[in-house]
Amino acid sequence: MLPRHGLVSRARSAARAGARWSWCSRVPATWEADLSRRALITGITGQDGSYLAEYLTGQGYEVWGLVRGQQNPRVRQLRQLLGEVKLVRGDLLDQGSLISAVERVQPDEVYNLAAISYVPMSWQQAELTGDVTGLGVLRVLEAIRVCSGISASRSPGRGQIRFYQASSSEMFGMVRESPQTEQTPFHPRSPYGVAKAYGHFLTQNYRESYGMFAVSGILFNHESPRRGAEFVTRKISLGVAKVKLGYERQLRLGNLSARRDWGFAGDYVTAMNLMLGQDEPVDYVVGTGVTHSVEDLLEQAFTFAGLDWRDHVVTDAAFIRPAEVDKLCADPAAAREHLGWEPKITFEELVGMMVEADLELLSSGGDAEDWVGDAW
Ligand code: NDP
Ligand code: GDR
Repeated sequence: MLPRHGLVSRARSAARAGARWSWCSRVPATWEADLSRRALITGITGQDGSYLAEYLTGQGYEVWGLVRGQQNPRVRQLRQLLGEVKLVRGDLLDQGSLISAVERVQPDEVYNLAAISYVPMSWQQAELTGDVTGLGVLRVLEAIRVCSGISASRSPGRGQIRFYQASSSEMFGMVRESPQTEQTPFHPRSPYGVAKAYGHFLTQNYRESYGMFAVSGILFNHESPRRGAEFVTRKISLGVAKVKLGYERQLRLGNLSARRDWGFAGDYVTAMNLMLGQDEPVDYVVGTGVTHSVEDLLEQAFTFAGLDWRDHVVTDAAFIRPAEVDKLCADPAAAREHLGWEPKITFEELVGMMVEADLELLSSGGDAEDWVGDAW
């Protein structure tokens, strides 16, 4: 049985005892009958959002997702995959919309996964990245603080909304030590990494300033067949499928010697949930502890399809970054010891899963650039 917490839980207990709850003006008509835990996920249309929504739904949560835009095409795809998920409009650039969303949903837990997450884009649109990926964290925390009536003189108490921030190994950047732990200092190498460091420290600051249950998971790269086509793993799995099926002969890539600690996204979302179930709010590094180069990834992916990557891969300066993160490798010992978290899928299984999914997708006439494809 999962521990119960959250303002909503407290309010529901009060309701069961016949008390009136005046914290929030907009209470859904069904809230008294519905006693399951409620999660609000920002970034629900992204890779992690979809896996987290599936996982939490399986754990008995009522899951709400924040979606932005008037005609967001990913909403239809999300509906097909996760009909049970309820949606609420909001944008990380719009403080009022986030307050309204928290008021409407009255979550026990908020997972802030929304971000501009593609590192090269953060040089092209540095200000926007700072606004969404950095200041967006402030806006979500403020929405929780305001809706919960928390101030410098009024702390949240026991039944509070718990907050998860999607921090990133990109904050380690030019690494000071290897492997990286919760104590490793940050040296971000991109506007994205800098924005994530801001969100990370702000989460820590709200915990220390207001006593909020606010934690950051410092997650290393995690991938899946639902990964956006712009990220190197999916670019390679799609590239292998295109070459294998005769659609293309070449795959153009940047730095092949960069090393990353790659795991499976489905494994990583469970760590997010475990972090919010702790007795005390503590940040954790989440990764596999194994590092591979892009070249290793190519070897694995092309060999899986019976091809030799050297016959097809061309390096292209257009994909070289202004400042690179050369090598990342997690030390996930604390997450293993205190959360009982361990990755289940190996690098080899992950790459095989992705190549297989893209071969199936393209063979069945799916759109190669469609980030969801049949994997949904
Ligand atoms: P994706 O890029 O797949 O998803 C990003 C999500 O953010 C999308 O749902 C997108 O919605 C949403 N979003 C973007 N801008 C806004 C905005 N202004 N307001 C509201 N929502 C917005 O990322 P992942 O799922 O891979 O990653 C999830 C989080 O974890 C991100 O914060 C990422 O930076 C972080 N992270 C990811 C890692 C990884 O390896 N995947 C590792 C470490 C951290 P829309 O559909 O509307 O564009
Ligand atoms: P990353 O992931 O920047 O680590 O950020 P990405 O897959 O984009 O790059 C990984 C490494 O591969 C090298 N690379 C290429 N990358 C891309 N995208 N395209 C190429 O053609 C290419 N060629 C070589 C890159 O230089 C890099 O070294 C991801 C995102 O999910 C972030 O949001 C998240 O925070 C981090 O992982 C942890």
